[in-house]
Amino acid sequence: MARKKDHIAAGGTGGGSRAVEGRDARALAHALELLADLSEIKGEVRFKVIAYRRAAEAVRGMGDEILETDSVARLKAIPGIGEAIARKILEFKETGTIGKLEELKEEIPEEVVSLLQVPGLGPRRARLVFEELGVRSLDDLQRAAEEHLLAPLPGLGPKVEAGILEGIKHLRGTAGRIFINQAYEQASGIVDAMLEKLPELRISAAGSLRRMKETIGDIDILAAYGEPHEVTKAFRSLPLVSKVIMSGETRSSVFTRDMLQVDLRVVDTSSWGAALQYFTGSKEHNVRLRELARRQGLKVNEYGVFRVEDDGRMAGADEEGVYAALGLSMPPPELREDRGEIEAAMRGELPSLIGLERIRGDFHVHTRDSDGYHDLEEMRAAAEKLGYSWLGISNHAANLRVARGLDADGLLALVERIEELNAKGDSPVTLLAGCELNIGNDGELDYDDEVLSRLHFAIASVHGGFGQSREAMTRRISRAMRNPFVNIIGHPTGRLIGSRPPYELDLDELLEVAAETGTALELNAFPDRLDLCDHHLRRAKEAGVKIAIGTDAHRAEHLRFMLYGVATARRGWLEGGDVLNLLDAEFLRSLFR
Ligand code: DGT
Ligand code: ZN
Ligand code: CA
Ligand code: CA
Repeated sequence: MARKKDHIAAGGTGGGSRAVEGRDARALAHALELLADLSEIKGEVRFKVIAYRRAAEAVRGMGDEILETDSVARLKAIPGIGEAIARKILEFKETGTIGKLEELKEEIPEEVVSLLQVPGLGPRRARLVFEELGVRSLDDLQRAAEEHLLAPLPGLGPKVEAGILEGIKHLRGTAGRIFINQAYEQASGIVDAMLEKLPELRISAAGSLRRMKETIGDIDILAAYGEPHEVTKAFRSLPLVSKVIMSGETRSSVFTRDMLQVDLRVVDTSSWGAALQYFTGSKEHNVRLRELARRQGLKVNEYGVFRVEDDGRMAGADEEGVYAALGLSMPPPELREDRGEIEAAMRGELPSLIGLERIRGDFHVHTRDSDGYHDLEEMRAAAEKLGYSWLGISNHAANLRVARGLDADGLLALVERIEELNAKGDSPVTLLAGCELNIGNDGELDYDDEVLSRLHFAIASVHGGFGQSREAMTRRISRAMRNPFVNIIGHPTGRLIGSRPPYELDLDELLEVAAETGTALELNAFPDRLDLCDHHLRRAKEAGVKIAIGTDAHRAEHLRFMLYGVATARRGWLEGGDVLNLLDAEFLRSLFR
């Protein structure tokens, strides 16, 4: 997977969120990332930039434990951290910042980093527009592009200028929104911290987060408690709150230290269900629900369901009761987008969605044999902790050199090691020896059939040549699907949320060929991909195409992204029979043969 540089997405998973006066692992990782970005803009040698990024990732992976390590020697023992960075970490521990970072910030304002999000504007061009035109922010950049000030700069020209303007527009579409995993982690932290303070509190996420949308505008939290002002007080004083936007008796809004907006509403227990229903949304779902109520002489609001004629209250304390009062079974929050769920609920035909507890394995896992961080045994141990019964190892293949793709000998040696590990039988997790092949510009793959036949399964993905025409791209992927060794198409549309639109593709034709060849399509669960997306998944289901969820894990912690994969599958109305991850290893191996 390509390294992303967008900063709506700067977060990752892993790393406890316990706050220690802004000197926690999260802040350290952030400082190292900023150091990497600014060094890159400054034009520092490549290996330093990479080292800073790798260290930031290691810090996120370890969490606050890293700040308990207090010697250079012990820090250096951590993979991803060398002497120079170890010293910087100690410096951060002592002073709360890094001298080198402060120096760079004097030269290049921190905001310039935001320009790196723009597709087509790398670090070198970011520096150029800053130095030549004083461009510091997205707004500045947009203005400069609109006034055609970029084109005359060396190496840019009108085509690049137009591309940059296009890139800004694309960004604006997702701007101000954050990835689901960041919102989810923050909200979980808030809920836990609130329950620690007020153990009797009733509390739940609402809004787009409860519906598990792929990006989140702001976090909505609902609470019910005897003394509302105590809830608001506890909320305002959470360590991760950096700024209180507004705070009243029953409603407060704050910014967290990561600059996410969190809205908290406190309601009366008697209207908990109605409030949860109302604030979960979506707005479109609620509008349809109110129409339905009106036709029955009823009225729905955040306090309950009422008869219009005499204001008699029919429901409100619990959410299922709200739907029942309208003659509906309750659609799971992930379905509440007005995409037919109300009609299905009326007919009593809501789908029976998959759940995380039924997932038996993960198809898309990288190890240090290509560009992953942990080794086979470490990934297997992590899968064991999740209660999996199998794990698909799918490292990059020969033609993707930038991601340390394996040559044929390396791949075969890995298959052998996997078979040895399985034969030992000391883990409940069976490893499936796979590979993430590259679909070449004409649909060709990395290895010959003899090598491919040694694999238990294969994913094939597009990793380059994104600019092809719709016809060429569709033909290319179809050809890969017709190869009998290809079982799954990885991240089928190639989009990166907030930084790269999907490539041109005829999805209907793709689905047809997938159904015909029995090829599964991936639901890549990495939070900046979620590819296929919910809409596409539903179309795949209707076409009878099976879905394979893979996290694209490059570290053990990433296996937890399965949560977002399952949530997106639910938003795509997927049921047990649609998803291969519910099957056991033996069945899969015979299916793939
Ligand atoms: P977001 O924050 O943009 O990711 O999306 P939501 O869905 O969380 O939207 P938000 O935060 O503006 O509002 C939270 C919920 O409150 C929303 O899902 C439904 C409800 N709500 C907000 N505004 C309206 C409205 O004008 N009409 C109705 N019926 N419900 C609303
Ligand atoms: Zn990939
Ligand atoms: Ca919201
Ligand atoms: Ca809100």
